[in-house]
Amino acid sequence: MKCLCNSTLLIAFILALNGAFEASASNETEFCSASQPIDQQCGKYAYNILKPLLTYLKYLQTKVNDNNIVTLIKTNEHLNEELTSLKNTLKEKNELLDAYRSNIADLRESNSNLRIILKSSTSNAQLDSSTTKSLSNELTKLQAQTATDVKNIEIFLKNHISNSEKCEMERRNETEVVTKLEACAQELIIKSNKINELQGQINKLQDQITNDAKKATTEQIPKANSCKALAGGEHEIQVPGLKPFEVLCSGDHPVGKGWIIIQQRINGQEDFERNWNSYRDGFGYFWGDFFLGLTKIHHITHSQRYELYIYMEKFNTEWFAARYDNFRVGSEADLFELQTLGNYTWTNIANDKMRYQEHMKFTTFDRDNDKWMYGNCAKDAKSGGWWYNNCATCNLNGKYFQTAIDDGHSAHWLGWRSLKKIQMLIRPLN
Ligand SMILES: [Ca+2]
Repeated sequence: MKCLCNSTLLIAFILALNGAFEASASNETEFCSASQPIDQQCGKYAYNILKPLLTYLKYLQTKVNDNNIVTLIKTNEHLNEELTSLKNTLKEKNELLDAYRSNIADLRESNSNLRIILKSSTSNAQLDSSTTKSLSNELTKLQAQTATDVKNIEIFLKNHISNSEKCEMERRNETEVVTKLEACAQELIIKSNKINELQGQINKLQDQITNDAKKATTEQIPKANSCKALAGGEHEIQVPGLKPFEVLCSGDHPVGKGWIIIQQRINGQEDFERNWNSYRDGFGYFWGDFFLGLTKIHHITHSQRYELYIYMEKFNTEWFAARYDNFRVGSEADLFELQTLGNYTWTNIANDKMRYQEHMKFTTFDRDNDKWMYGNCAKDAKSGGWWYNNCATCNLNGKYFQTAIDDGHSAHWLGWRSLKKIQMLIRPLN
């Protein structure tokens, strides 16, 4: 059992003991027993330590009693020195003891901490063990799952490789198909171009067929060669020797319909002072003054027998008409000779004034075919182209005046000069 007394008590005890040196050694027990149980223990402990010293002191006491005081004093001094040394030793041991106590306390605290740590570590170890076990199980499962997945992936890859090979094969087949399709496309383009070319030829043939059909139809249905069966107005007729041409047919007219109007003076807007070619080819407009043309008149009157009807109207609204039943004009080679007139009939007039011009060539200011040896009737005596003889008893192509005027250049029928309206009409006789 450890002594809990402090060093001070021990030193005091030693000093008291030193002071009571002279006292009997039997009083030592009383000194310690006066304290508490701890002090008793301490005293016992100190006594056991100091017992040899006390024994020695008792020996010295006996010795002192036997020796002289000087020796005792020296001995006492020596003992005091030893006591001081012992005090120092005791102090050192106490300090060492305190250090031990501190170390023990530290060790206890460390031990406690170590226990806590150990407990925690044990818990953690248990937890880690459980976790490890769980993880191990999980790992096992994962390994199994991984193995399964690996197998599945292997199967997938195998299938994928197989499919890839199939795809590659299909791709090659598609490439071949594409190549074939491209070749087909090229062939189609060539054929399409050929088709277009053939279509163009077909279109041309169809146009030709259409034109031929029209031509055949036209040929099958002969055009009218006169206005005899036609209504009034413009119509295309055809006569031998000429291409079809437009004529103006009479309609609501005093002489009736079915006549070809070959000459018309109704407003004076057309100049009749024209040259040979103009009279040969014709001029003017059907809605106004016009001359159909000597060539057409020639061919018409040579296609069959024609009668001529001359309608004349004065500014005073009087009108009269001359009619010949065999009107025929020669060709240009004949200088458009007025070859025949036929029999004469009339309306409102009895004078046959065209007869004087029968068998005459046609004369214009640039072509003198008249019988007048001193000049050109069209240029020097009259106006306009006409079948002049030694000039004329009538000239329906003379100058047009807008009023009645006694002028030898006017369009006239002998003494009836400056006519307001003139029409020369022809019609097949039968
Ligand atoms: Ca002449």
